[in-house]
Amino acid sequence: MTQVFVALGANLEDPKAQLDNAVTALSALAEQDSLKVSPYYCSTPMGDVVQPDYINAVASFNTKLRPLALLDALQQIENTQGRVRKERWGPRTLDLDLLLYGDEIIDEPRLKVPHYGMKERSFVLVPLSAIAPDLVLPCKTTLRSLISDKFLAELQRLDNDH
Ligand code: ROI
Repeated sequence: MTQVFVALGANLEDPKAQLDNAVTALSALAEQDSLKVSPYYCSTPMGDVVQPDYINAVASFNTKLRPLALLDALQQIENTQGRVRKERWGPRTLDLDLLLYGDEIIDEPRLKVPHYGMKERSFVLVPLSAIAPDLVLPCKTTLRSLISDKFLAELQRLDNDH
């Protein structure tokens, strides 16, 4: 059994409901009582495409699925929730990114873990630190050392329960 971290993002078609539905779907992949979900955060889009603000969160759970089986399951959830891949860095109804798979470093054509952009993304690191403040990345960097005041200021935490 391995502890995994998954980033959730949505900015189309009621993004909060997209995340709620994704959390329900993720709970089916999680071993009993292992699912943790961060608060939801509103963030401005990264990248040059003009698009609505995002709702972002991070979930963690223990799973017996191997990495590629987990990737398949995450992509199936994305597809079920109507994801259409149109433009690179464009808007999406649901994005599920596998951030961390235990301490493993995975470098396969379909899957690179840790997720390549996670260290630079406030909308990943801030929710991650809400559920795993003491996390140490496989490269031995502490999560705490990556989180700046600037990152914290970039996100607006939604205070609704989910
Ligand atoms: N920007 C934000 N704020 N949140 C995301 O989840 C997100 N996802 C993306 C791109 C388009 C890079 N920008 C994002 O894929």
